[in-house]
Amino acid sequence: RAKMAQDTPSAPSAAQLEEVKAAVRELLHQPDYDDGSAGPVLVRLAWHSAGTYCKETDTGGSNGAGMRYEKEGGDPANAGLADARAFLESVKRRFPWITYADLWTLAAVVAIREMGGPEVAWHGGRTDFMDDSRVPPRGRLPDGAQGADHLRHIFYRMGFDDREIVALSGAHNLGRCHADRSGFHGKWVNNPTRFSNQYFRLLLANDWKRKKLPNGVEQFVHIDEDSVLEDGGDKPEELMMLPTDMSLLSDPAFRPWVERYARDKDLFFEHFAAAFAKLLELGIRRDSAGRVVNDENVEGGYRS
Ligand code: CCH
Repeated sequence: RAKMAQDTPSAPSAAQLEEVKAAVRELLHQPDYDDGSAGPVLVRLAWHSAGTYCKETDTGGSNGAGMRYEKEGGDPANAGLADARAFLESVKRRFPWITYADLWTLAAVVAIREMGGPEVAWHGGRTDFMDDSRVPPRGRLPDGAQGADHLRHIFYRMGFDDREIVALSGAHNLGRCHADRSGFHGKWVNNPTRFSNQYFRLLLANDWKRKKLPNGVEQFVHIDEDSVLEDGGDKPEELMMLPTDMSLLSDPAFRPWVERYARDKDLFFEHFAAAFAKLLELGIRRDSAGRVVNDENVEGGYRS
């Protein structure tokens, strides 16, 4: 049964949304966290909230904010994302009218733009599940230790094609891996809080060598000698790639897109923005007015 329209408030005004976006911008600068920004982990939060979508069963996706429940939040694939949710808690308290599902996705859009990336289209109206009955099963997010077949299995399930897989992977120009979260360690690019196409450029330019970490996890690394010149005498930085990242180079359908995005930053920004906007909308049913069609037992949502 659809939720009655009269229960739901009307959509927030543009000015109200602007206030939320400004509050997110204010919390991005986090001098004591990772590389000084909450941006990368907020992008990962939105991606993992949406990346559970399965088009065949029409389950999962960013609607519902299921990660608040142990069933989804406790998925080892989501390790570390409690940090991202905690960053946004103050915004939720200031603006209780916005649902978690909208806030998590909007925060990523704000962060991407603030870090120098493209404007990503975003539409509100997501609702928050009030129990975990519709939370998707664990195991739907990708495993960095695998290869191209696995990437296709995961992303085709969501409805993406090869070009979109490569474009979305370009988000690894942001942030880093934490041994205590995923087992992998390090960052992909020198400046991980600036949105760029550097990930693709480094994938192609560097000589990536397999390395086994003390915890037994295998990744690929490159010692960046130029980093010594950049920060005046520190020891050279070691950059990393996941096995899944490396599969973009070796797969004959993925590689041409790596090459194009390395050459053409604008094209990457355009394709990334479209694919990320699509990711955030997966599984969200809207009526002709753009209003999310709700089931029972949800909180939030609004009339358009
Ligand atoms: Fe990713 N990602 N990601 N990723 N990811 C990790 C970190 C980030 C995979 C594995 C990992 C996307 C796709 C994939 C971000 C955005 C996106 C980590 C380290 C692993 C492992 C986690 C840790 O230890 O903290 C795999 C496999 C895939 C397969 O395609 C996509 C798509 C996106 C967004 C569009 C961002 C951002 C991070 C950095 C997070 C941080 O905390 O700095």
